[in-house]
Amino acid sequence: MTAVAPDQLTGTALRFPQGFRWGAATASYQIEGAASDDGRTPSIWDTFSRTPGKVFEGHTGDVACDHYHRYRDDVAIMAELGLGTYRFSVAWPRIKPDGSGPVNGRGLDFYDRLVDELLAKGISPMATLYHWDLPQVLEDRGGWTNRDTAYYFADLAAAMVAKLGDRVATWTTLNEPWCSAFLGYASGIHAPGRQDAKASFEALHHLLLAHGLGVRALRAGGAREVSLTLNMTSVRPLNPADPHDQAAARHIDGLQNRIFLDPVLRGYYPDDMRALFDRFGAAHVIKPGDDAVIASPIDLLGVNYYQPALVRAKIGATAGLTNPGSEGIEEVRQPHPVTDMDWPVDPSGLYELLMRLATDYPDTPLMITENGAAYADVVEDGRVHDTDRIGFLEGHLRAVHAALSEGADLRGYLAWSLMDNYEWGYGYGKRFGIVRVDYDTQRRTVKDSARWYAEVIGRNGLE
Ligand code: IFM
Repeated sequence: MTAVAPDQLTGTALRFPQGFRWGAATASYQIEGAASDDGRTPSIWDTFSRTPGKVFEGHTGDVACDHYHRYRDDVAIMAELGLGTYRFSVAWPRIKPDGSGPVNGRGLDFYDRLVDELLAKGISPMATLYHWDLPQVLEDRGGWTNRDTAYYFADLAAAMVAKLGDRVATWTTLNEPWCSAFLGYASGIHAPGRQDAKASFEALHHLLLAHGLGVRALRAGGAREVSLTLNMTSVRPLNPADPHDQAAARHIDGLQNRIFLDPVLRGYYPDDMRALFDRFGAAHVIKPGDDAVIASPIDLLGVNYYQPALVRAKIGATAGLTNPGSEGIEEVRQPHPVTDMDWPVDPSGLYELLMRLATDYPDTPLMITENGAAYADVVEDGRVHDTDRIGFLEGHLRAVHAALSEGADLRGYLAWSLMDNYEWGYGYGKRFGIVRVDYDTQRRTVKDSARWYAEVIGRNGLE
């Protein structure tokens, strides 16, 4: 058993490096609402959420947290908490209602106002260009399986940096392309809801191409800091001494982590993952020169971490839809407490992931762009005493600190999420916020976790 580093022990006071960036994150479809205001057209999530049986109780993002109209109040809460960075995403169908072509000035103006409001409160805006709300008109033309989508994305990037590049310091091309490709096109539990392994690899490649083209468009527009955010995890073999379990873990690690990390940071798909493109008939989408575009240098890698994975080899196990080509591999339940998502809570997975990134992909500064937990909060006397969430955050911040102490180049930490919001297929049924949203009244309540987080930010450390 590995010894626990002092950093990871509750009660040990810790300080983060000077200049460490603290903040919180959200995403457009999850909070904005205003689904048809000012020229916005439907995204794939508007369509998906209206498809019977796809989302918990048929919830949609039509109103969500009504942030589109309440952004000033929300920024005031961020300021009250002392956030230095706010990571938000841009709704493509607001900016380009036809997916491609002319920019919709009224849509762009929303982000212009938001950025000015943030800056006025001393909060640094971090803009993600794609957090899953593809214009439906583009899905109608094949979505991410269509190579043109990558070029349209680059046009979006150019339009955004032209308008906001003077004020937005940090840009992120994509959020979690793993979800877009495998949940969107393989298992179909996310929009657009397709179940087609071949399409998922085609989509994956075009997403990475979009990332590379987006990086170039952002740089051409003068962007100062350019990044990509991946949802990664530590994939562990049930029996670390068993070569079959090791191979199983390696395969899932390939699908979850290396299929993105290697092309972006090393310039090529790893052989075992390239073989899956061949196996599923998707290799035709990889064109000469794409590798160089995809590997366009980035300044920062965003790490979204929630839970580790534990797998084993099992003869006869069928491949889960989400992990195409993973026959003979079974995911194993882990002996940890779980969140309301039924996700195991294990901060050591984050430490392990950060150390692995620092070793295998050195010279890439890292930032935790999402980390947090859903719990079934209750309101008591107007307060939310979410001690579980505080425990989750503290454990993970200790893991972050341990990685920092051992040399990981980690620049900041953003909690997911600033406020309760639309949790995709779970609708409003899961609450990840450090600020509560009452969806009937749109009233915000600062949870105990947010107060605790504000103290952490204030002292730049843990007690
Ligand atoms: O809510 C999501 C977010 O949109 C992307 N990362 C994971 C979060 C929790 O599921």
